[in-house]
This record gives sequence, C-alpha cells and structure tokens, in this order.
Amino acid sequence: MIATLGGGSNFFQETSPPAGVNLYSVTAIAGSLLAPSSECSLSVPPAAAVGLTCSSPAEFTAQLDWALLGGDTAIAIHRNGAQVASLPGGTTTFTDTAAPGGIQTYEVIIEASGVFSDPVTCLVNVQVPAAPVITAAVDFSTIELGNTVQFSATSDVAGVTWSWTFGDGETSNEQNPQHLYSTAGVFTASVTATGQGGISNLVEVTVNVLQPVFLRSDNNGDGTIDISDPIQALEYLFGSGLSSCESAMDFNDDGVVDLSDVVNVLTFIFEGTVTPAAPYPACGTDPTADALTCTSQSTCP
Ligand SMILES: [Ca+2]
Ligand SMILES: [Ca+2]
Repeated sequence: MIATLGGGSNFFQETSPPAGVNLYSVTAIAGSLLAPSSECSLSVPPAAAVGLTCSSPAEFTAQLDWALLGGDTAIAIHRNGAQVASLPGGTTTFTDTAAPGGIQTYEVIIEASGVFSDPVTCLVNVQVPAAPVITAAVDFSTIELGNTVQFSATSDVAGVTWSWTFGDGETSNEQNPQHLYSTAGVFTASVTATGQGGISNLVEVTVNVLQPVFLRSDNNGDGTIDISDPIQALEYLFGSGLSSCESAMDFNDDGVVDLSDVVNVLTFIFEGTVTPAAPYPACGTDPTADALTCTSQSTCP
C-alpha cells in the first residue's frame, strides 16, 4: 500500500513512480468493510542513459561510456539498428571489438522489466588499419625466351593476399611467382596486395624477353659449319639429349630435330646442294615459333 486517502477522494497522483510495469489497485473502505478492488496497470519507461560518449581506441574497436539514473534492469546496445549486446543493469561501459571500420551509429537503450527508455545515440569513426605498402622485383629484367623469370614481392604487413599480372594475360596469386613467357617482347608485370586495411599501391616491373640469336646448322656454336656440327646433332639425338641451341640443329626449320637434319647438314657440307633455313648465312633470330629452345650463341653478335 502506498497511500490512504480521505473518504470521497476520486484521484491520486504518484510522483516519480518506479520504472517498469506498475500495477495499481484502489479499494474503498467503510469501517471494517472493503469493496472489491479496481485495478489498472501503467508502464513507466526508465530514464534514458546520460552523458553517452563513443570513441575508437583501436582498429575495429568502438568504446561506449554512459551514466545511469537508476531503475534499469538491463541495457541493450544497438549498432546501425541491430542489437549487438545485452548487458546487465548497472553497466555503464561497453567495448565493441568487432566493429566495422568507418562511421558507425550506436544506440544505448535502458530496460526496466520489459519497458524501454528512449535510445541515446552516438556516432564514431572506427579506426581501420592502413593499406599495405609493397615492393616488387624480378631476378632478371632481360632474359632470353625459354627461361623462367622469378618475381618477388614484400609487404609491410603480414596476412595479405597477392595479385600478380604478368603483362601477357597470365596471372598468379603467389607472393613470389615464377613465370615463363611464351613469346619475345617487353612485358610490364604488376602486383598488388590486399590486407585488412584495403588494397596496396600497385608496383610494376618490366621484363624484356629476347629472341635468342644463332646461326642455323652451327650446332656446336663455334662460329663455323663443319663436320663437327652433324656429330653434335647425332650426340644430341642418340646420346645426351642436351643442347644449348636446339633451334640451330633444326636445318629445315620444321620445328623438329631428327636424322633428316643431320643428313641435310652433311649434304650441305659435302655437296652444297641444300642450304640451311634462316638464320643463315648470318646470325639472327628464329623466324618461326616452335617448341625448340636456344640460348644465344656467343659467336653471334
Ligand atoms: Ca660449328
Ligand atoms: Ca628439322
């Protein structure tokens, strides 16, 4: 019982009723007799949080602090309209360690037994890490066709994902990829890294892929075509299988080194009725693309 009024009273006013759902009953009394009670209920919202402040003390972290005026049984925290925490009554601080980066809107809503206060709002610009800063390099900026190039990259932060393009339509997601260019030319490879703080600067490295220079049928690369050259080809075909310039041994430039090339060199040397395909009689590059490999001959300019 909160009040006893004089007979004939027909109103009652309670100042500062407790927050929550309050159930009131009124009972008329005559001497020792009690009339049946009349009841009504009243939802009283709790006082809203006061002095709310928001800050971002670290990356992806928001810090909220407020004060309470009492009557609270629980406290709800909303971020951008969605509840992210339900705290026990009496709590006056909250740290959101999973906050998205950038501007976020927080609301603090006080609850008293199922009745809610007006929300109190604050905005905070949540810190994000800086984008990675990277460097890139290639082991040889000038290389002959058929040789693999080794690329490498570094980042000032760990845990990034890499994206290389090699300038010939090929790509890689390795940090330190190897690449084999299939044609000669000047290629600009580029790389970026993506981390928590976004995408890095773009770094470019240029690779000049050269066609090897050789003299057709100078199989051993000594600058002259003589009997030692078909012997070199026979050793390649039936012995080691190794050659620093397979292209030179392909007399007719059909993309295959076989016995007919050996016979042709012998015919050229002893009868002169056939002539090696270009590059001949001067050093030069292979006019046709094929799978044969070659390193430039040292006797060629
Ligand atoms: Ca030779
Ligand atoms: Ca051939």
